[in-house]
Order: sequence, then structure tokens, then C-alpha cells
Amino acid sequence: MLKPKLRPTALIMIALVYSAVGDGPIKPHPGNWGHQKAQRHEEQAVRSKMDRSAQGRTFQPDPDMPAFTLPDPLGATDGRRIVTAEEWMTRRRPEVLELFRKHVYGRVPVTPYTKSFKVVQQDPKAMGGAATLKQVQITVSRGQASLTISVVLFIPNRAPKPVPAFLLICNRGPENFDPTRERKSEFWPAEEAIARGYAIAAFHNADVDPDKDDGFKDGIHGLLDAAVRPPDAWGTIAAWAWGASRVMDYFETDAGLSRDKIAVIGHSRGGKTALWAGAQDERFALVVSNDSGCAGASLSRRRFQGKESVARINTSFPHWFCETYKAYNGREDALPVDQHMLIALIAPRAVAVGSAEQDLWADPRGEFLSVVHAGPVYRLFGRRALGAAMMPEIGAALHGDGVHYHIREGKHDLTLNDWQSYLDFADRVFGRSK
Ligand code: GTR
Repeated sequence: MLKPKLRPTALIMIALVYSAVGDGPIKPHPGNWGHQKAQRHEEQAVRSKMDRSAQGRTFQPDPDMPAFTLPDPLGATDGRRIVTAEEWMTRRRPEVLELFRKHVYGRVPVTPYTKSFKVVQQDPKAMGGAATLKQVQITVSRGQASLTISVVLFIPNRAPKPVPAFLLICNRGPENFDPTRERKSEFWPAEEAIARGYAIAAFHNADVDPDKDDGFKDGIHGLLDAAVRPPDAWGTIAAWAWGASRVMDYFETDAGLSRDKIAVIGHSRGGKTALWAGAQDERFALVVSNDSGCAGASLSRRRFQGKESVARINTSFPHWFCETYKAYNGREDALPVDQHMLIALIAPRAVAVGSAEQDLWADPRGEFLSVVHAGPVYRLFGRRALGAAMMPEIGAALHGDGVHYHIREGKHDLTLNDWQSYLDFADRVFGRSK
């Protein structure tokens, strides 16, 4: 539980200049990319301490990891190399998006539907006068059937409008985004965001699609799916991502919000969802993945004991992805993509990835390396990325100008510490840093 008044963590910002060198077992693609390119660019990132645990302790390497080769984000399927930002946007990016649709998350059906927004409650003096509360219902209908996504949104009163906003795809119970603020949760620290001049919103993923393997009968699948689902039909993660875009549709109508400064954030299965939402929907200016792990930020090809594999995730959660993804159970090397390419789809927009030291199931180093290996795409846009050599120490963050990575001590969770680091990065991305 949070205390009503939260102390912002003091930031110690120091410039950290580092050059990229190899990271153990990764073999770069036989093309001229990755490490070689990164080595030529001495990169600058700004390090910020997140908490007292940042005392030079680093994440333990995994020397026994088998070697692997990543697919080249800049190698187009016709064999040509992508060398400009324009080529990436017009040729390679659509190709990579399509690969993720076809092989991992699945395709949204083209079934027509109608959509309406209703502000069902508004309180201009919420949070002791600090914020305006809006409760919004987004209703999606097809014929007589409909589905409603309930959104809780707080907008700061003492900030010039429009304001930037964070949207949490909440994969925990709705008590985590209590509109009454009687229950407070670090998972969605609304008072902290409001104090920093951000609007903050959340919806419950189950409103869009309940998180269970029910043969895609309920939720938005029940409403929009064809009678026979093809092997690349969307899974539940894609459904939640679609839901985040419907909330964005509403945001575009709300004059209090800066439509070009919207961040989408999720934790774990919600973090996978945030990445896929941000990859597809270019209206999200900042995409935040917290402890998202397998099929989120972490590289699938890194195989070491203790992390979740493609086979395991497809067995435990057979409804999360498209059917075709199961063909890669135990065959990660055969995937035409790896997760660094999902991060790259967000370029040149901002992306933030956070890990927790004890969260080996999500593979913190694999999450870091995805950000690093999305670097060649960020560099096409002249944006600083992160070099391959150094994970930040535990309890610290690295902010590039397009990408952010942090690792904090502790276990799998979305904590106030994580949020403060993401808000610090958002301040930089949205030009709000002092
Ligand atoms: C785990 C799952 C992870 C992660 C996590 C969560 O059981 O294996 O991929 O999504 O759940 O969402 O908390």
C-alpha cells in the first residue's frame, strides 16, 4: 500500500559514456550489423540511480549459455539491406510486423464493428482536488452483441492542458486502479503520476478478453472471430493490445490529453501486450514493458535453465498467441523473428524496458539484449540506442534518447521504483526534464 504522499526518489544523474563490446555468447548475424556497428559508435546514455541498491553490483552473467544467432532486423526478405529510415518504414517495418502477426501474436479479424464512448462518471475534485476523475465506458458492438471496456482516468488539475498520459494494461484485479483511491497500489501509483503532471489511466485486460483457454468463445473473440479460426488468428495477448488501441481512440477525443504524448505500459503478460500494442499502433509515443519476459522483451533464442521457453509458454497459456506459434516449441532458432525486432518496430518512438534481478523466468539479460539489438534500427533515425557491453548496475537505469533500460533488485512485480524510473524517462522523451 502506498502512503498518500509519495516522496519522489532523488535522482543522481551522471553521464556514462561506454562503448559496446560483445556480450558473451551472441553471435552477430553474418551481415554487417549489431556489435560491429555498435562498436564504431561510442554511445552515450544517461544513468540514473533508482534506489539504494545501486552500489556497483551487476547482474550475474550466464557463461554456460549456448551460442545463438539472431535474425537481422535490417535484412529484408528479398535479400536487400535496409540502410535508411525511409526504407525501414516503408519496406522492412511492414514485413517484420507481418512476420509477428503470422508467427507469434496473430491477426485481428476484419469483421466490422461499431464503437461508442460514454463518460459515466466525472469528479473534478478527485484526490483532494489534485485531479479530475473520469470513468469512461468504451462499447464495441456487432449486431445485437456488445462488449464494454471500463477505463479509469485521472487528469491533473494543476497542470497546463493538454497533458501527457500513461495507460496501464492491467492484468491484475481492478482493485489496483481503484477510482475512489481508498485502495492504493504500487501497480498503478496514480497520486505519484498526478503529482508529476501526468494523467494516468487503466483498464482491466479481462474486459477485452478473459485470461482463460475457453476456445475463444468469450470476450472480443466471441464478438469478432470468424466461425473457423485460421492458424494465424489473434490470440488473447493480441486482443488485449487491440483493447489498448480502443482506449487510445477515446484519448484522441479528450481535450485534456496530449494525443502525441501517450505512453502504454504493462507488466509481465501486460508487458508483452504493451509491446505488441506499441509495435502496431504508432499513436503510442512511448511503450513500456515491465518484466515482460518470454514473447515480450526477452530474446527467445537465449536458452538457459530457469527461463520460460516458447514451448513452456504455449503449453501453460495455449490461448495467448496464434496457433502457428506452437510450431516453434523447442525450435526457437527457426522463428523468422526474435524479440529485438519487436522492440525495433517501435522505433523511432520511445521504448522502455525494465527487469527485476530475481526474475530469472523473464530473463533480465535477454530483456536488456533485445533493447541493444534493436539499436541498429534506432540508429537509422539518428537516435542513440544502448551499446551491448554493459547492463546497468542493479538499481540503476540507462536512458538513451529513444530507449531506456533498468534493472532493480527484487522479484517479478511492477513497483513504485519501476514507475519512477519510467516517469523519469518520460520526462526526457516528452521534453519535461528540468
Ligand atoms: C507467468 C508467465 C509469464 C508472465 C507471468 C505474468 O506465469 O509464465 O510469461 O506473463 O505469468 O503475467 O505474471
